[in-house]
Amino acid sequence: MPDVALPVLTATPLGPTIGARVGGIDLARPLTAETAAELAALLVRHQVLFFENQPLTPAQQRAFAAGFGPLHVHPVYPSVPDFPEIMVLDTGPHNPTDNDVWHTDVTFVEAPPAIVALSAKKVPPSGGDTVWSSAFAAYEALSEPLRRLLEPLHAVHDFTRSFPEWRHDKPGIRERWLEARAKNPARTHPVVRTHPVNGRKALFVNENFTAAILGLSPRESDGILRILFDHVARPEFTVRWQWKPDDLALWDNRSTQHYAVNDYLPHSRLMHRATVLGDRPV
Ligand SMILES: O=C(O)CCC(=O)C(=O)O
Ligand SMILES: [Fe+2]
Repeated sequence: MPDVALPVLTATPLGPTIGARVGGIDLARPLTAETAAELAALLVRHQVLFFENQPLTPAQQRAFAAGFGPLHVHPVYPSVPDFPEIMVLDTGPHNPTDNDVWHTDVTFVEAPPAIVALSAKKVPPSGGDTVWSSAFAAYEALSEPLRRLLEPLHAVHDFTRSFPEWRHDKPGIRERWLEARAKNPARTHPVVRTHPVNGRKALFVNENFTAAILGLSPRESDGILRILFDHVARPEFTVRWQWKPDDLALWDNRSTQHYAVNDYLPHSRLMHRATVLGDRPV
């Protein structure tokens, strides 16, 4: 018997649908395979996990995220010098957030990220919350006839919807954007995806990247997508987190969408993100 109590991972749900606060872990320490598996299971159950008082260096955040799988390097957003896997979201009066739209991260690739770890470095005096929505709950709340209609459908996800040319026209930024556009042609994903771990179905269209549902007329596609984008944003499916410095949010990018609330100007906010690669949605 060990003579000191082992730390116990605790998860406190923040609501009936999505989100839990997790304690009993120091994310700066190397993640064992057992703990990674335990956290991955909690993540699939709660969809977003919040960890408090976790000051992480870029190297520690990268090591923590890499415990869940290989990491993604974003083609457009800046990163920490020497840490291409740690994306920087430095927003304020001169660079307001462009994440104030409901979205799932990086759905413009064939195999969008599975898990994302976002760490708060600098937060405004108030505001700058992030909201997550459960794409399981959203799907399950649709009527049976609409679920049946959507289930066999596929939709086009387009990088340029969220990264338009006009926003990336400055020298130095434009070259990177042109390369990213060339490397990221539009992709097709199912409108409803089955989660690879728990088999639950999730609505998988998002306002940032989903351009059209295949096989429908443009009017039908626009109308149905509008209904679905609004549906995902219903408060019943969401959890909202008020950030403190050194909070870390870990979300399941296969079964959630999120929205960065853009209400803190002229203050600024600094976040670091690590992104774990995922499977091709089915
Ligand atoms: O800044 C935030 O709260 C979220 C930004 C975002 O969309 C992301 O990190 O993927
Ligand atoms: Fe995002």
